Amino acid sequence: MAIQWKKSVCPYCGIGCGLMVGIEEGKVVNIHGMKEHPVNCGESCTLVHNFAPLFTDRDRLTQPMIRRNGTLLPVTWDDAIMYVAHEFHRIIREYGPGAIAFYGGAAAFNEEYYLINKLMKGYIGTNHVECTSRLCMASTAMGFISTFGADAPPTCYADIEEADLFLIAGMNMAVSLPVIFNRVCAARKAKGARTIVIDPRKTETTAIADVHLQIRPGTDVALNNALAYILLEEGFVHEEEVAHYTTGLDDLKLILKEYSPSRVARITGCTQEQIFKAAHLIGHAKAMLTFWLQGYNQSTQAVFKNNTLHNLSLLTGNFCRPGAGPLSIAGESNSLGSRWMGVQSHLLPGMRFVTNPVHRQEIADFWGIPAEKIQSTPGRSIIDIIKGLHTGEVRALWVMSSNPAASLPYTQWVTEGLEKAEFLVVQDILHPTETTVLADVILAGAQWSEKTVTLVSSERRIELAEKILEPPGMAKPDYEIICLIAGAMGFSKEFSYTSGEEVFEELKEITRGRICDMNGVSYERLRNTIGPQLPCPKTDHPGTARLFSDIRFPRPDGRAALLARDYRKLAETADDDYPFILITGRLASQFNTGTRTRRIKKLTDIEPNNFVEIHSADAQRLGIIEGDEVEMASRRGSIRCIVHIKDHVLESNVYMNLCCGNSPLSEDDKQVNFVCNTVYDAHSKQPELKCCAVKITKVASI
Ligand SMILES: Nc1nc2c(c(=O)[nH]1)N[C@H]1C(S)=C(S)[C@@H](COP(=O)(O)OP(=O)(O)OC[C@H]3O[C@@H](n4cnc5c(=O)[nH]c(N)nc54)[C@H](O)[C@@H]3O)O[C@H]1N2
Ligand SMILES: Nc1nc2c(c(=O)[nH]1)N[C@H]1C(S)=C(S)[C@@H](COP(=O)(O)OP(=O)(O)OC[C@H]3O[C@@H](n4cnc5c(=O)[nH]c(N)nc54)[C@H](O)[C@@H]3O)O[C@H]1N2
Ligand code: SF4
Ligand SMILES: [Mo]
Repeated sequence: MAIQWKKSVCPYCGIGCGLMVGIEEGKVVNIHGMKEHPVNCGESCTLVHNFAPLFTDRDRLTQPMIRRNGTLLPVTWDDAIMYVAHEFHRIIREYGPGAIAFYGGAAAFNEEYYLINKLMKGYIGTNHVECTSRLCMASTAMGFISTFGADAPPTCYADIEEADLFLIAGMNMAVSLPVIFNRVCAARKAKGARTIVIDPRKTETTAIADVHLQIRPGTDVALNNALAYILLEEGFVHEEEVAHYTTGLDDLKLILKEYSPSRVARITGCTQEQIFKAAHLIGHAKAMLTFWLQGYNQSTQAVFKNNTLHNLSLLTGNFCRPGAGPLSIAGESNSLGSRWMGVQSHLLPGMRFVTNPVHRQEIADFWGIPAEKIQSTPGRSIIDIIKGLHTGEVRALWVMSSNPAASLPYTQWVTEGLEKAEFLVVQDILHPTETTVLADVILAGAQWSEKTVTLVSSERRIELAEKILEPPGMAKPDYEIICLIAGAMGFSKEFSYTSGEEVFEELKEITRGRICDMNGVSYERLRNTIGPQLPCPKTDHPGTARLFSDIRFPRPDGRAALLARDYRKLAETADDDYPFILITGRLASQFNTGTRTRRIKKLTDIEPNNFVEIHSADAQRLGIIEGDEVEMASRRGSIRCIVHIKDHVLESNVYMNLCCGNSPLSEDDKQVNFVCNTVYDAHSKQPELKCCAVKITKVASI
């Protein structure tokens, strides 16, 4: 039988590569990039090439499970749903709706997240609704909102071919976003575009840098301010013009006095020459495109890092024209969609806020509920939900498409919190994971290609991921599971959807007239063509490649804000007890906590053990050689791992990835979050997952 090819979109990273999925005799036999797709033109990456075994993995969940006398046992859907509804009702009765919380992953889809918000914020009446975009893109979102008024990435990937300078900060795109990296490399070759990379490590991405600013971790705000200082000082800024479309130039100039290149060279550890070289590249660029990701977002200064980076674009007129501006690429496939569906505790669907009475009224009218039903204060962030489980203020948690027992910082504290929960529901596609083993109820979800759903990729492009094969056993699409729970809780009329398409037709109405407008889109349109970029308000609308081309921003005065932001040190700095700064990041061969990729032998063979990278001078001081086993301890806990000696990190920095997990998948191999810190940025509530202080002790030689 010949292979049948079906069009889809990638479920892993936030680029949104168009894919072709090959089916033979009811089995996925091949997945590769779609040639005709404008995002990736046929390219794709290792993760996708090795996806197919996940459809038949022996750990796929095929039916729900309930914990009885300590053991998780398979049950029918009726039993599982009735149990969940009964426990949610009991907890609401005994403690009120604020005792229930939801936590999802940003890889879940628009339809699923629209329904979760409707059920939790609308019908149950709790705003404790969060997802992993809190760990991933919350700071980008707050950076956009504070600088130009809306969480709306303004540029698109086609800008890569138009730019003559790439500023890549706190992002290792060669590993994490390889298809975009290849486009950047091709643009450098074709046009001689230049590249500045800001990263405390030498990485696969710094290999293409004209200037690599190898700063000390956490010093970005100081660096960005010094770059702005030089640009202003040397006349690269047309101040009158800039004042037309921004506010705050005078305040910014005042604060920049404190950020002379000589002082900032001392703070960052870079030379003044390097800082001047970078500033001159920016000053002379005709079109500068900026990229940033977790080296910015996962820090206590995250929003300030975003603001000061946008300052550089605004000061140099690198905004709102082809090739110029901030190109925000998200980590997870539907990160932007999840934000636009409002799956954070301060948001409502369609780029609305729970604190805004007009927004609450609009959503309440749409859902047919009294406006008072929607809480007017933001719910807890995920870190505060876990705190709530410890104090008993939160009693029940429903986890969907996420593995918080591995991905949240301070694992032992998180696990303890999840164990304290009176009722923990985990909805995943696999069991065991670090989180499913703690559940009172496990709900068996259908995964990508086993259900028809939509996502919004980082350039605001909406795409359809169609059902191509049946889910295993009795597993169900997440949207169906949500509707069953809502129905059992007494809301069957309001959640009587029979397909994802019906949910989509409802949710798109809520985006009308907004930047995320999807009203020109239908499943039919997405099935037959490449998805358009939003806003796409009408069926004959081609989509919107770039936002704010008229240089009017969605702020009250139409101007973007230049923001004066001071540098502060990392929450934990090195001291005599904990003399190293640990940096965390990613592996090309694994995805996030690795629940999916660690089950694929071809991928784990590439990097089988968890390891820590140490500078050779530090290794020598500690008497450590390549391959030794060490203990890495922070103020919170410790893990054991194998040493790789590599001068990619600065002295007194070490590096570890987050992808190699702990039990039950690899028992001796604890993951990095056992040592990481829960402290978060005050503005985005995104934790400082990237850096904390540790000490290293040798355990055994090879
Ligand atoms: N193969 C693969 N691809 C992925 C993922 C995966 O797990 N595997 N995950 C996806 C997801 S969810 C995300 S969010 C993205 C993440 O993509 P990235 O953000 O590109 O990846 P990270 O390795 O987490 O961090 C990026 C860099 O930040 C640097 N950094 C650390 N501290 C600082 C600092 O203070 N300042 C600066 N300037 N840099 C710093 C680190 O050294 C690191 O090189 O990748 C996505 N793509
Ligand atoms: N120290 C440190 N910690 C970090 C980071 C870091 O850089 N350093 N990065 C952070 C970032 S950026 C992110 S995004 C998070 C990621 O954190 P998580 O979202 O917790 O990580 P994943 O491993 O992607 O987990 C996704 C889960 O969803 C399940 N799943 C997949 N598809 C479906 C589906 O269709 N339905 C259902 N119900 N389940 C499904 C998978 O089996 C898996 O268990 O980690 C964060 N944690
Ligand atoms: S680069 Fe990202 S979107 Fe493209 S195939 Fe790989 S994981 Fe998927
Ligand atoms: Mo992420």
